[in-house]
Order: sequence, then structure tokens, then C-alpha cells
Amino acid sequence: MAGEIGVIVLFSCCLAIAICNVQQQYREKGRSVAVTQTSGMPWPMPKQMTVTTIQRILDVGSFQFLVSSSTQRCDIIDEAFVRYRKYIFGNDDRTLKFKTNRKPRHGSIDQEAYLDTLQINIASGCDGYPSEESNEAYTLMISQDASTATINANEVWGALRGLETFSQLVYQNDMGLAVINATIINDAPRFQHRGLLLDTSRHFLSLDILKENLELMAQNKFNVFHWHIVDDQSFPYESYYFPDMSRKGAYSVRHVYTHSDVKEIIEFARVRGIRVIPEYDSPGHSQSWGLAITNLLTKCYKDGQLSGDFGPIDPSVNSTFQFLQNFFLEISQVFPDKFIHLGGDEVPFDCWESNPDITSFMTMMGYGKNYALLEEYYMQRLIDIVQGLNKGYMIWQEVIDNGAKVAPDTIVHIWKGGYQDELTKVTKLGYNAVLSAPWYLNYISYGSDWRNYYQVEPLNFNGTDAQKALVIGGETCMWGEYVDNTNLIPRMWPRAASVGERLWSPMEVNSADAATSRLEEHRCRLLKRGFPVQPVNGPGFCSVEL
Ligand code: CP6
Repeated sequence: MAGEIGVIVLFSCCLAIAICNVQQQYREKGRSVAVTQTSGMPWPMPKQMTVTTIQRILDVGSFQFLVSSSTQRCDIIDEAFVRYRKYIFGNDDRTLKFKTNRKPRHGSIDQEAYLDTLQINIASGCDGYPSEESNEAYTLMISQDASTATINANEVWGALRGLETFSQLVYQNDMGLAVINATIINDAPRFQHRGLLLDTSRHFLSLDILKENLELMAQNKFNVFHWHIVDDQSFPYESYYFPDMSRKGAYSVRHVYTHSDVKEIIEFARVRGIRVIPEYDSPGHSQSWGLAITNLLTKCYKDGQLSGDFGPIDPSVNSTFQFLQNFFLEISQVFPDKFIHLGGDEVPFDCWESNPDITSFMTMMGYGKNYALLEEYYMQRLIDIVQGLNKGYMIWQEVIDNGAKVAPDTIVHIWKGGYQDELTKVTKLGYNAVLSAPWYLNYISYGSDWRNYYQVEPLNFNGTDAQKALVIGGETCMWGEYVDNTNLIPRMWPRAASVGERLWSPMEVNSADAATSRLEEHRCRLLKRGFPVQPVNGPGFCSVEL
């Protein structure tokens, strides 16, 4: 095939000679050298990709997107076409500045150089809510001798991922034209659960920022928004059954997610193939709940007297579980996802220890001084409630560390140091595992820290194949103590992109050196699309700056 510089199959490090040159230069000079932009390389790397040097031009005026599926309408894809037309061709002066590439009239030899259409074929229907069983696989074909490119997917979720990839392959050539190289891609995620945690309790995050982050998640092929919505410091969730919880527990009336706000976020995420898993962390981390629900939290004692402080939720009284039954009934109806995160982390025992009513309850239950058993009792009753509501659930690792036995299909969320041993332990017990420990983006430091996140291999722990199959994915976390609307997006992106590639791409795509120039291009692309994403590779520039 004339013009083809080589078949690039599977994640080979050097995707084009030009990229190798750039990296060479970067390494050799060993000082502040701008990493120049590559062109049209996708992030995260697809499972299989063959790229040629044959370019086809996209005409801003006549390029069309088409979709066919087994359902009559395909609103999700129609909406996506509007977004991706903007990302491909630009929508204002600050972002893309492609010349309007007028396609020549019939009869011109240049006619053949154009790509006129992207046709998306979806085998099944186009509606529904993404789930832990969604199929996100797709193939993408941009042929050197056809004016129509094709995406084939079994489900609409794969079509969305393919559309993102297609949009990333388009770049501006030397003449300022929007071009795409003839390419064949066969892609599917390595891990099903590719999540990102935001904490809206320590600082409130506006709907606009939450949506901006969801949009960036979609552009990095994340599919789970773990919404750590409430915690000790504030309760911004507006409850239907217990409206006092946000009235008394939110920072102010303006720091609240109303019923319609929550619906809006769930819908915004859904049409991007992103699930929303809410976390209502208890029995610890729930101080703000107690402002509205009396007798929910344990009253702490000091020297035999009530101290006025409160501890974790009180498992010794029945009213606690009546409340939880009603509260989680609501949560199970508001959030369509199969899973709810029940927390269970960092439960302090000192307040429980100080309280005489808890002590007599412990005696009655035969727990002695073992407060881990009280925690297990609480979690088990909460889990029974949530199972009765026909939901699955995730919990933080401490629940298992403290020896609690929970239902076999529990997802255990690993966040502490020593995570490799923890993965061995949790999967040996037969639980599903989600890994977060190495991906705490709230930790910041000087330098290219994305390389450390990138080089983590989630399955690098002692265990059988069956154990490794229980690792369903990971989540990157941005805890909110030092993050609000002013800095969330640049602090998160593109650092989170390195976790996105680790969770999506094949295990062998693991060289941070090989990824550097591609991440640099990706960061510039996000910037060009209008997102304030920070530099991560030291000195350099983007062709379009924010
Ligand atoms: N809040 C809750 C937190 C953290 C956890 N749970 C946390 C712990 C350590 C660090 C960052 C966050 N702020 N509810 C642990 C899962 Cl470094």
C-alpha cells in the first residue's frame, strides 16, 4: 500500500516516526525543551490500531454524521453529534480556527481526498441507563478509498466511545485543514469499572463544574462518577423524605443539590455513558446527618457526663434502622444505578466506648470490648436494608479489614497503603475489588506526578487468575478539603487521564516515556476544546492556548 509507513498493531511505543523524534529530542537535551504536539493520536490508546499516512479532509460545511440502530430514535447519539461537531470543527474564535474547507465541485481530482460522512451502526437499541454490564466495545474504520467512515458497536455506549476516538483522530494539517488519517481501530476497555470520585461535602461544587468534569470524564472514557455527596462537614443533598437534612446540614441554602439538580446530573452523565454511584458514608463521617435527625448519632461521654459531642451513628437503638430503611428507600429510587456506596471507612471507636448505653448493648450482644463487632453489626443491618431494596453496594476496605463478613457479591473499595496485600486478601475472600489507593489526586507535588499513576499495574499482586478476575477496575479520587470550583478542573485534568488510560488500555500500554507526547497532545486538545487543564510535562506550549 503506497504511502503507508507501517502497520501499527497494538500499542507499539512509536506510533509514528515523528513521535519518536520528539521523544528522542526531549530526552537527549535533558533540559527545558518544549514537547511539540503530535497529531491525531488518541487517548486512551485503543486496544488495536492501524494508522496510515493517507489523509482525508473534513469539510466543515458538508461533513455529516449518520446513525442507525434498532430503535427509531437515537437521542443519545444525536446529542453527541452536536458536541462532537463542535469539538472537531471548533465553535468560537478562541477554540478551533479551521479554515472553512470548501469541498471542490464534482469532477475535481481532489474530490477523492474528502471524508464526507461518519456512519454509526448500533446493533441494539439506543436508550437506557449505563450499567456494570454495559458493552463499550466498538470498531472504527476510516478507509483510504472511501468517503464514509464507519463505527460499529453492539450498544450505544460503544458508539459513544468510538465517536470520542474519531473526534480525537481529527487534527489540523500544515495548511490549516481538518484532516484525519486512514485508520482501523478495534477497541474495548480492559476494566469495566473506570471511576472518578468527587467530594461535594468539604466544599460545594456547582452544577456547571460537575458537568464540566463529567464532560472531561467522557473525553477520557471514564464511566463511573462516584459522588461522595455528603460527609461530616456538610449535607448538600436535598432529601424528599427528610428535607431538614439539607436545611440544617448544608453550608447554606445556596449550597444544596435540589431534586432537579440531582436529576440533571444523572441525565447529563447518562447520555455520556457514565453511571452515577452516590455515596452516603456511615456510620462514621456522618456528623452532618445528626443536625436534622435526632438520636441518630451516638452521644459521647467524658468523665461519666455527656460531653456535648457526637460520634458515629448509634447502632444500639432501633430508630436508627427505621431511619436508614426510609432514607435508603429514597436513595434507591432517586439514583437509577444498581449500586450505592455505603462507606464504612474510618469509624472511630472512642465515642462508642464512652457511652454507657452502647456498653450495655455490647454486653447484651456478647461483643465484650470488640467494637469492630459493633461496626460489623451496623454494616450488616445496613447491607440487609440495601439488599432488600434490590441494590448492590460498595464499601470501603475497613469493613473487611475489621473482619466483617458481608454478602459475596460486595464490591470492596481499596484506598489505603499496602494495597497489593489488600488486593490479595480481599479477592481471596472472594469479593470484587475496586482500586483507588495509588490514585489519590488530592495529593499534589512538584513534577510530572501523572507518571506514577500511569505506571501502576492493578493486577500486580499475589493471586490466582480467578482472584485477578475479581478486580473490576479502579477509581481516581479528588477529596474536597482543598478543592472547590476555582481549582477542581485544572487539578484533576489531565492528571486523571493517566488513570483513564491505565483502566481502559491493554496492560502492555505502560510506558510513561512512550505516553508523554501523546498525553501532551491530549492536554492541548482538551485546552483547545475550552477546558482549563494544567500543564503536566514541564515547559512547553499548545498551538491554541486558553
Ligand atoms: N473522607 C472520607 C476522606 C477520606 C476518606 N473518607 C480521605 C482519607 C485520606 C486521604 C484523603 C481522603 N477525606 N469519608 C477515606 C476513604 Cl489522604
